[in-house]
Amino acid sequence: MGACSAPVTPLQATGVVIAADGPTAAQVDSFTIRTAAGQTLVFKVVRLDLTNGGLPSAHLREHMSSGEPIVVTYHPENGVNVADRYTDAATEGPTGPPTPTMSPTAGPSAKPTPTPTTAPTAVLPFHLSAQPFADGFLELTFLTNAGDGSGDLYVVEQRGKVYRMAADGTVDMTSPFLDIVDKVSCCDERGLLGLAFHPSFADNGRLFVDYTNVAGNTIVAELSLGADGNVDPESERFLLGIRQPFPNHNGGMLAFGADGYLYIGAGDGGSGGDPYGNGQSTDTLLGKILRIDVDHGDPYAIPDGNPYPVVNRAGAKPEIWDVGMRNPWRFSFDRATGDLWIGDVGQDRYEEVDAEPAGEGGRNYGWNTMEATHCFLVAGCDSTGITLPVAEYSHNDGCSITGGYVYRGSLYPALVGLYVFSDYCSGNLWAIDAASSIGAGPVTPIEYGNANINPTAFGEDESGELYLVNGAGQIFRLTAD
Ligand SMILES: [Ca+2]
Repeated sequence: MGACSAPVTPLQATGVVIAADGPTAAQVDSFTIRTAAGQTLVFKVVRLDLTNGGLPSAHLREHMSSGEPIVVTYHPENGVNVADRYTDAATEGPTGPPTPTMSPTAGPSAKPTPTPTTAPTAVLPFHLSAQPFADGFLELTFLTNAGDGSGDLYVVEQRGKVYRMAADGTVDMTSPFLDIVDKVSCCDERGLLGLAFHPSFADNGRLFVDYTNVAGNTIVAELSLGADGNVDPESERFLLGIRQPFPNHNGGMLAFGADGYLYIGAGDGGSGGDPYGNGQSTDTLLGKILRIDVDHGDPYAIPDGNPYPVVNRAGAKPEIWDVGMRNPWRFSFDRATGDLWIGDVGQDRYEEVDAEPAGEGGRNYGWNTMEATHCFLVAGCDSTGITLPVAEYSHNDGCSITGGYVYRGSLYPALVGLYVFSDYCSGNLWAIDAASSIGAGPVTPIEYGNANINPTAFGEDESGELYLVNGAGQIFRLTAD
């Protein structure tokens, strides 16, 4: 045995969570468990090594309602039990305190007492976290840039306002860049959900929004800059509308591909399980990725290469690019390759990342035949023609994927080429290698940390650095250390 210099003795306790308090819904700074023996133990959370099997705060709160026991490793400090780590008791196994057994009959021939071994610690090349950058907004659904060389960020409030923020985080809250609050219904999954700047915005001042109107239906519209440098709300030009049968699953993401076309994320219309089968139906825009040409036609044209051009498939919607989406809440394009990365929110069990090389649409991502790689409607379903996700995770690790970006910034070289994403409930920060994942079989993503927030979206600045936003009106920078 090596010299033991640790000043504190780690202890362990197993029990069910009966209280968890913290500054936010996602952040717990103290919690209480009750052990099988009826003992009540209070723990203070100071620092948890989440990459070493620890559970994020949101997961801990889930345990409070599920009643599933957890194992806490802790040490006493100034009369307080400080939690060092906590894990699912079910996955960790019955790991009681490491009590060495003393055998009264131990003689010279007795085997040496096995040394309690700790599980090998995965050595990760970096640790991801979310560092506070700015706050003071109402519920945020997105953050983006205009690609105009200014370095400015555009902060999207769900209620229908957009603020222009300088690269250093300063913002004039008295002068919103865009204000369409009167046209938008909010909140839950409704509101101003998407914003995309025309690739030539610096020259033409055109931008595009996706929002839920006061009747609860999805509107995709074009707006343009006014004389004062902010958006002229009277400039709105209607592009397309999608009638929403239910309030949830409105998609809402907008982004331009490297092909110059506008891509639109449309959810399946909502409720649960896609009751109308919209995901697999080509005669509705619901449950799709759409692609339109906003530089031709009135109000737009159908790009060459869309899979259901009007002349070929009577009844099929020509705007369709990919089918089989449930709620592609956030998608993005890899600025280096043009590849499309989609975070498609799952039903009750699995969340998924879908990816396709630039320009290779016309795919069926499976919903509601499948939920990620699993049959959904019927067991033993026919998966012919379905493109499986490149990554999936179960609801043990979250509840609703927040799709991210392939990192192409310069601050964190180890992150370059990795697709980074999160989950609204758990705040887990995962990354997968983009180049080797696309077109390959589904992987279980590696968790590199936790955002300790409920992220609604990632955002990317002009230099490729990433941000996260949340429903509490806060902006965070993604960092790797
Ligand atoms: Ca799918």
